[in-house]
Amino acid sequence: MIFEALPTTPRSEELIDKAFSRAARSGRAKSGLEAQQSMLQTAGNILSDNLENVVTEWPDFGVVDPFYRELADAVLRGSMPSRAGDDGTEQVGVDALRASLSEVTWAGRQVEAIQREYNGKLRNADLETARKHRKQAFARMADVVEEVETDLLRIGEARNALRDLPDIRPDEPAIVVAGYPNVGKSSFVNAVTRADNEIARYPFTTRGIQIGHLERDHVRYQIIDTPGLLDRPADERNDIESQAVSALGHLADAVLFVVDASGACGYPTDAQLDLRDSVVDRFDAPVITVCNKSDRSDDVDADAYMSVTDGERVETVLDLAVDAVDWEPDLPSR
Ligand SMILES: Nc1nc2c(ncn2[C@@H]2O[C@H](COP(=O)(O)OP(=O)(O)OP(=O)(O)O)[C@@H](O)[C@H]2O)c(=O)[nH]1
Ligand SMILES: [Mg+2]
Repeated sequence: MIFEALPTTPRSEELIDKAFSRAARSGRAKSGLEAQQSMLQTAGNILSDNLENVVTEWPDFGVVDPFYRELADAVLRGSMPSRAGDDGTEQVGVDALRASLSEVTWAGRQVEAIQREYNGKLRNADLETARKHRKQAFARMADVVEEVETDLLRIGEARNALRDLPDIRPDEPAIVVAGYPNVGKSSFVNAVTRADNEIARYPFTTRGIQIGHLERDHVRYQIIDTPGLLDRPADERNDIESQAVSALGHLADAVLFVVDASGACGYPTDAQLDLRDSVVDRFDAPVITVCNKSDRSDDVDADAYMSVTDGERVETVLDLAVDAVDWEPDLPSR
């Protein structure tokens, strides 16, 4: 997963302490003007290298798979405070993160510029003046790093929120399961997947998103249960949930929409079909309507009828979904 390997982000204070203590050590190894020059160089290099690394560790959001970009946006909107942009606008999600990353890039360059400027000043200075300039340079570098204190904190928070995203692979076929609460979505997913289902916590839903895997003809399929997202009308979703649904739109190769016509789930069949229609409108992928709990009722127009608890036609439904995905594996070029 692309955000998994992000290292921890240093805080301003840590960076400054590290740079200045290393600088002091390198100064002690020399004497006179050389000691001052060495201190300036060590502090400047450590600060600018570390600031630059904070930024280069991140993938370029301009080329990140749209599924991950939108998912990251939903996660960050839900977990990170907004940021005031230069023009007074409120930045949120990935935009706020990118703005903070570019502030940190700015800070790294600023430190380099200070280092160059004072290098010049130290060149022919007497020891007393050199010491004064070197101290001034340190104070200005510290100011720059403190100026991006909240940006570094924000980047650290973003990293913590994103590295726990579940292992969803945009390049593997994905079947998204949708439908009102209690219709049997989880029962179906559990019946057709291996036991290694991963339940991922997201800041945008109180319910975990469940990801299961199954294999057909040597192709691995992801099957994704989306409680809290695709289980009620779109106008009841908040911005963050809509964003997450939008991410699923990039991911889904087929949608299994589960309906319960027995009334046991507590929702009228008409409301369930309205939600189904809005999912059809919202997703480019084929949507298969499945009537579950056929042991109780099959009184609805559907593409297939099953009973998960009786084990009736569950495999048939899975076959329909796999066929709808119509996956063409990338064959190595001949
Ligand atoms: N009679 C009958 N009951 C079923 C069937 N499939 C599931 N159920 C029952 O329906 C209830 C809800 O099933 P779940 O799989 O938790 O439903 P869900 O859609 O995942 O519900 P949420 O996670 O709340 O959205 C459970 O009590 C199941 O045992 C079925 O085929 N027939
Ligand atoms: Mg469930």
